[in-house]
Amino acid sequence: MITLALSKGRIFEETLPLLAAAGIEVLEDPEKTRKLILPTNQPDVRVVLVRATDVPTYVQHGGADLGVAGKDVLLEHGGEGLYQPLDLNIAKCRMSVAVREGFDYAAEVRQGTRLRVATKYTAVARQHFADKGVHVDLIKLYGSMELAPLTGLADAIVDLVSTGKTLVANKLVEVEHIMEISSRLVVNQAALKLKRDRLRPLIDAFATAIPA
Ligand code: PRT
Ligand code: MG
Repeated sequence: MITLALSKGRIFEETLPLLAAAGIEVLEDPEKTRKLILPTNQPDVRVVLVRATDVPTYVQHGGADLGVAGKDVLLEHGGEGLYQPLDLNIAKCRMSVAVREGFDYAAEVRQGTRLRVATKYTAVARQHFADKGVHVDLIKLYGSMELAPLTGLADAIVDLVSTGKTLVANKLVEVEHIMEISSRLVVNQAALKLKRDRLRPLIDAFATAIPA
């Protein structure tokens, strides 16, 4: 049995064409079922639905043989025990620093102000500000980062941006681009050895279907 870990939403949706290229069709819609294990048209392939941030953990510990996870999630996880053969170029966005409209970020940085930065991405944020020599106090959040500068919890946030609509709706502006983000295929290293005959063709099929 091959177990693939996916998160509901954009990653599931954008992985479907890659699965199709490998001849795999998921037989149930995660938006319509409460099941967490979904069968496919291949009797020996199943999909397990986990939180996006849990995908690397499942694959690392063998709860799944492979999975699809955002670069954001992988950088926070650390990637230990994971083989990362493919950048799938799906679920694309960027990681950025944003502040409240009217907050002069450049001036604060120039003056050496110690900034309070709220984020779910503390590892990436810590590295980014250290590289720039900017002193920050990081505040770990698990969601709705956009609220932090509006309530005075933080001066800035580090978050993912795709259309930019969420920032605009909350009167925030992007002041720094940290990195481009896309999702990668991650494979359990032991599974790659033990189930190589089944996994290798699957990885190769995925590779042929990566969107431009
Ligand atoms: O939603 P949940 O709490 O269950 O978990 P999650 O947010 O980690 O999962 P999900 O499915 O939302 O995201 C999975 C992966 O998709 C992330 O790990 C990213 O690699 C990738 N991705 C691509 C995004 C976005 N685009 C994105 N826009 N993840 C989140 N967002 C959020 C962003 O955090 C912000 O709140 O969308 C909002 C901004 O969108 P725009 O279009 O308004 O700019
Ligand atoms: Mg989300």
